[in-house]
Amino acid sequence: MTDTAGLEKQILAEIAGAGDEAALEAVRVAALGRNGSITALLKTLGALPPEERKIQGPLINGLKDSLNAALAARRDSLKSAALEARLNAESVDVTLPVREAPFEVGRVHPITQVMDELTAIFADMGFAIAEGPDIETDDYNFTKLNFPEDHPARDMQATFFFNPKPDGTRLLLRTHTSPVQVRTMLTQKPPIRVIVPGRTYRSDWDQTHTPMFHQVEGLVIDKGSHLGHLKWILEEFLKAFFEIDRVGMRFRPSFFPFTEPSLEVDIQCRRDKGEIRFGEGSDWLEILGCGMVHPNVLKNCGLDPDEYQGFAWGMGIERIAALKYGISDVRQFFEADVRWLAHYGFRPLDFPTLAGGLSS
Ligand code: 2NM
Repeated sequence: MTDTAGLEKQILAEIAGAGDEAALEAVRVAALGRNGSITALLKTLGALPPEERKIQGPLINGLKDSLNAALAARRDSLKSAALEARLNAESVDVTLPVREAPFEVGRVHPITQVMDELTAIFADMGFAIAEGPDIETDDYNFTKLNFPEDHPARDMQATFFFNPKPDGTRLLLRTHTSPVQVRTMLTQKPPIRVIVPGRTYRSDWDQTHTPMFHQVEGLVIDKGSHLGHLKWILEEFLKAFFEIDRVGMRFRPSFFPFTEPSLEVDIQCRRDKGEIRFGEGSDWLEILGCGMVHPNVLKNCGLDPDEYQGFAWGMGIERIAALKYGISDVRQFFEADVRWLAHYGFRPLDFPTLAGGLSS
């Protein structure tokens, strides 16, 4: 005689003790699986005498039903416990700060920022942006710009030359962006109003020089252009760029082969405690070079100097970026240090505009 009551008690205890669904399934298989203890009992029914079967049949089948019910109930409670545990583990703490999107983490390099600022300022004054190749001919970089054959700037020390070609001519890395002005004059009819931002190359390396640096040059060609126009444009530019209401300017005579007269421009500033402020103070800082385009340059570029006059200017972007944003050594611009960029860089969606603020 089988002790069905004892067996039921034992299996119910196993069901109650199953800690997860896998353990519960093992209990079910041990009792009700093909080789399970209850299945084995059911198999004995056929061999029993009819009287005995009438008693044992309902007993064992009842046991099977009650075990199935207990298994289902335990499975339900294990399932909801597992769900509860998962929800607890996966919960989101809404009080944590939001992680920044990739475009919030990236930063615009100060050189790019300043080029965008220059573009916004000069575009507002009606200038177009012109660009040209970094690799130039001797002719466009020097000869058409009125550099004599023996000018020191053509010297091997300052200019990066390529090996000469069989015909004796040699290409070079442009030492200024002026060859782009040459290309503009050769291909466009005046009036011309362009600014030319871009990379330039000279063999120099110290606290104020890097072998690759950026320049922005400007060119205006029209009938009756004169130094008064140039002075107004530079004054408006300097006020807008340094975000000040007035700027003191000083023009000193200078020399460039491509302009006559040539001038250097200083701006008024105050230096104290390593800081520099513009539009006030009694110090002067050299900021750019400029002049009236030399008649030889106009002629070399197919323009009649009796019909057209022009003026041009040029400045280093690293230098004006360093002055505006308090960067002490221009070599830092090219160290590709992401921590430096996180500090000195600009948020990518804050485009510089005159209306919305250049650098705010
Ligand atoms: C400067 C200073 C003065 C200049 C002149 C020309 C051109 F092509 F029209 F002759 N382009 N840039 C120029 C004049 C550049 O940089 C300090």
